[in-house]
Amino acid sequence: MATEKVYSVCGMCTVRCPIQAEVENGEVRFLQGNLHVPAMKGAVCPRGAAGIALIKDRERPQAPMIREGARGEGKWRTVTWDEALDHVAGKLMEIKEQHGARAIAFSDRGGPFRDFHRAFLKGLGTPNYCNHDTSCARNVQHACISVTGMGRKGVAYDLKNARHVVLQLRNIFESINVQEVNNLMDAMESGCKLTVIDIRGNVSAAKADRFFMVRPGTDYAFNLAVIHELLARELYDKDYADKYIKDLNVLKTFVKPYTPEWAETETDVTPEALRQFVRELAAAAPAVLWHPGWMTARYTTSFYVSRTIYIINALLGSIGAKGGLPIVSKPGDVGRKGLKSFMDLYPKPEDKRADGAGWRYPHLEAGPGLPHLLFKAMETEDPYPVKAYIAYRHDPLMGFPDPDRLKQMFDHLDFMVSVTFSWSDTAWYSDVVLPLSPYLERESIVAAKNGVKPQFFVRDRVLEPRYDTKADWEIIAGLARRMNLPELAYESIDDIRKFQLEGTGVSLEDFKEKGFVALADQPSYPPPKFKTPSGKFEIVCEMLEKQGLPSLKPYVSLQRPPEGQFRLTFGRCALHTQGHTANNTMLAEQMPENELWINTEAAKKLGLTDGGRARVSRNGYSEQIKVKVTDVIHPEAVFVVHGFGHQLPVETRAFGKGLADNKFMQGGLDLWDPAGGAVAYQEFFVEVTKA
Ligand SMILES: Nc1nc2c(c(=O)[nH]1)N[C@H]1C(S)=C(S)[C@@H](COP(=O)(O)OP(=O)(O)OC[C@H]3O[C@@H](n4cnc5c(=O)[nH]c(N)nc54)[C@H](O)[C@@H]3O)O[C@H]1N2
Ligand SMILES: Nc1nc2c(c(=O)[nH]1)N[C@H]1C(S)=C(S)[C@@H](COP(=O)(O)OP(=O)(O)OC[C@H]3O[C@@H](n4cnc5c(=O)[nH]c(N)nc54)[C@H](O)[C@@H]3O)O[C@H]1N2
Ligand code: SF4
Ligand SMILES: [Mo]
Repeated sequence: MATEKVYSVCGMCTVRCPIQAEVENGEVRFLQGNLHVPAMKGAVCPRGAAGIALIKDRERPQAPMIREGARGEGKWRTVTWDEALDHVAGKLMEIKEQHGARAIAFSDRGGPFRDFHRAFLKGLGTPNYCNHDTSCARNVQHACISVTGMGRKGVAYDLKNARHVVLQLRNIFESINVQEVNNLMDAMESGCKLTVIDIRGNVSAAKADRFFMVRPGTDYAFNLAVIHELLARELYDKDYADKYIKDLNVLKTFVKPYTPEWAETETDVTPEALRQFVRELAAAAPAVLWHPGWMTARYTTSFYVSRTIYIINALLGSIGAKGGLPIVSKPGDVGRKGLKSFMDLYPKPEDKRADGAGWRYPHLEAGPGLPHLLFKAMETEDPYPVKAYIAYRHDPLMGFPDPDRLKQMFDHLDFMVSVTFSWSDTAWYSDVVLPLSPYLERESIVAAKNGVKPQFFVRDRVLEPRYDTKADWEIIAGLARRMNLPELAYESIDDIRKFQLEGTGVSLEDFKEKGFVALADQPSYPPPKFKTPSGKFEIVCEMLEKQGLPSLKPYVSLQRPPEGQFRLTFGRCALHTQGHTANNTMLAEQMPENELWINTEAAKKLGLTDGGRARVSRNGYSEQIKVKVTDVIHPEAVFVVHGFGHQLPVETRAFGKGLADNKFMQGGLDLWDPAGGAVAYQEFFVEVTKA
């Protein structure tokens, strides 16, 4: 039997690693990292390997479904694609006629494959496209814009060439990006140091040269003291500062009181240890990479933590440096043309966004919006009614706080659709479920990746769909055909890709060899070019100040949990992705449930034993969970891996296993950072008792 090799892109998490598959007889025989991408080293992570189990999973939506019973009751009628698309298009048109196109809202989980569906929304005339980022990295994005004028992906993380890497709120060896992990391991083999600042001893801390276990939510104090030291001892890069940093004197005055001695009272880190650390950073500069963070939707100060990280990187001269945070190149920067965009086919919708991004909150980017405020607008009808919602590869009932409250907001909708490859709480609560083919069974539009070497890449179909599912483009084109958008009513992915590649000098054939096309031969490290009003790295951000938000926010100490209560903290592990792999056969077998990490001393007081069970409660809601007693978690915190506690009867393997952290965040949809835009998920205390 002939073996076929297909290049594709992993879809088991947001990282989207380049992969290659060997296919024989309609089955994947072998799945590995794309061998033409050296940093992949031919590897995928455990979740990537479990993509094969996803294909065979009978517990995923296998055909389009229309709701029969009440919302969330789980009574479905299986229909043909024609009936499903006619129904969805008809409902959307009806709502458009009655309330205007702006009453149609849509959210996805971001990423490089969005142009086609965003064009669809623009074509319909609605401004209400959102991605999930206020539940993830919005604070980093806005922090980066506030100092550099560019989004967070305007700089790359040059781990491979770094001499000192700092991970704060970033667990790189468990919250995985395969290329980043490989690059960091290579760098460490050549002598790069790793410092981890976390509230618990995670796998990254175990591999680190230095681990600071800080008190939860005090990172801002730690970073202010680092800046204080860099400036007070003149350990910063003066040439770089003269050339690129604006308002350094304002910063100097601001950090004067924030000495390492002061910081110790907040963070529990000794001044000696902090000073030694800062000296080492200065010695390794500019090849220092203090990671600006990723899942930073944690505290109402997380935006300021990210801002201080960018400031520290700038003081060390590492923004723009090899081994630091080099400025990425776009196709245009290397003399090439970017992809042609479907979004350019349509004018910008005239209506303002329902979530207020870009107008009520002019400092918060309009592009991906503020989904938690979109949900609120569904209920308040302020600024206008939102009546239809499409959750597109997005599970807000798992990914946002307080699902019961969110359901109340959804109850104001006339129509709710989920496009998804797995069951999710949101799909279960929808009126229609449109099943997406899992990534190995679908092809995607061409995507562009900016970087030190920009490229175009494609995801090709490795297998034909096993069930009655479709690719994204087929669903969108099917709706477009029914909704007077003939420009998007494509019949083939090749024609879509040809449109995108027009004028780029790249043809479909060019992807055959490697699955991607590099647009430059050599990586480039251009000198920093900041896109701020002054063209410099700006300490004082006028856009924030205009909104009455300080650029440099005085430190406010977080409340400490009362006796018997703990700050509920969370994160990821190497074996699962968010909430959507708990039911994967391979991964559920390796890790069926999450555990409650609790400090040894605290556990002793509560009579909890390792492997025993605890009851976790807040505001009258409680769940039970298995206990993991450990010395390496801060005594004020308990920690769980996010994504467990599933309650859907269709997911038999995940049903009732572990605890759902988001259900303990009652009121959390109202708790967000007005400066950074993200929701603050770690501002909640829970009570823990023996079960
Ligand atoms: N309490 C709490 N809440 C959190 C977090 C936490 O740790 N704790 N983490 C936050 C973070 S960092 C994030 S990113 C969000 C994630 O939350 P979401 O943005 O909702 O993302 P996922 O759970 O990854 O995916 C949602 C649905 O989309 C589908 N899907 C996932 N990935 C893909 C893909 O690549 N392609 C396609 N076509 N479909 C896909 C799956 O069927 C899944 O049901 O949740 C956030 N919310
Ligand atoms: N295996 C796996 N990899 C993934 C994902 C996945 O679901 N699974 N998801 C992807 C996505 S969408 C994202 S956003 C990234 C997230 O990547 P990260 O942001 O690195 O992920 P987390 O594990 O949420 O959090 C990192 C660390 O923050 C720590 N932490 C919590 N509170 C505090 C605090 O107050 N101070 C400090 N200093 N540390 C604290 C946690 O203990 C945890 O170790 O991972 C991506 N990669
Ligand atoms: S990190 Fe793992 S799950 Fe995520 S895209 Fe890469 S291989 Fe897939
Ligand atoms: Mo995320």
